[in-house]
Amino acid sequence: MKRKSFASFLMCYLLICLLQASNAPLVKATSEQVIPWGVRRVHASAVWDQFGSKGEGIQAAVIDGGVDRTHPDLDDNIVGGASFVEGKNWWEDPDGHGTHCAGIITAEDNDIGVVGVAPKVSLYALKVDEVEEGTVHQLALAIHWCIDNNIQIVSMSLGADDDFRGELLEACNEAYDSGVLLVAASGGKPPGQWIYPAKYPSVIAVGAVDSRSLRWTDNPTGPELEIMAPGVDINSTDLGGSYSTHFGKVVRLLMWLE
Ligand SMILES: [Ca+2]
Ligand SMILES: [Ca+2]
Repeated sequence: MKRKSFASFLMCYLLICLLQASNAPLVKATSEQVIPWGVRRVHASAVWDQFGSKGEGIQAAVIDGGVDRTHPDLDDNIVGGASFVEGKNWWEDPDGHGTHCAGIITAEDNDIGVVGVAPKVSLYALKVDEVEEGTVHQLALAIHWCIDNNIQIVSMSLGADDDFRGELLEACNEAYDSGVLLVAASGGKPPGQWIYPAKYPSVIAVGAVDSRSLRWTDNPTGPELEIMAPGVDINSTDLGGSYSTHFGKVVRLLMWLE
């Protein structure tokens, strides 16, 4: 029960992976750890105290372009991964987007850099894209991998801007029926545009707010939007052991190719 409650909390927070991985300034690790505003806003430390847990024993996955497994503020928590991109046998991160998402979830609670919302989670990196040429077929395969490998929570800061249903919807429904929590960015690229799988009923669609708790204006709206969470100007881990602040926006777009 305790674990389930923590998982629910984590699930509600994962949305802040609505971040853009381009042109943001990189900063070096600080000698003292900084608690990002989003982690404070969701009162993560109070939840750690209440449940006596920082995510120990929870298996989560980031489906994205990959994660930098060597980042010193992540390496203790990255426990595995897989690539679904042809010709890429490893799950290296080409642009920092997945590494940024990973840090928001589980940057280590130590004396450097930042801390994630659940700094003891065991995280898997599932690579479905290299340079925005990922496909919904690859995403569906990654979701099936999560079902088969007992992943409890899946974070997806990505999607496709049209819904042709088929295998992606089927994979999401199967995950839902298997008890895997799927959390996905609702959209915003282009502004106001919904993306899939977030809009499916079997996926928790998350929207972004800024540090004033105001809705990110590019975020789509509607009854499918299930929760809002910090998602603008988020400081997190980046490539090469660095850190960066991304400025609100966007998600990795996939193509509807087989
Ligand atoms: Ca470390
Ligand atoms: Ca840290």
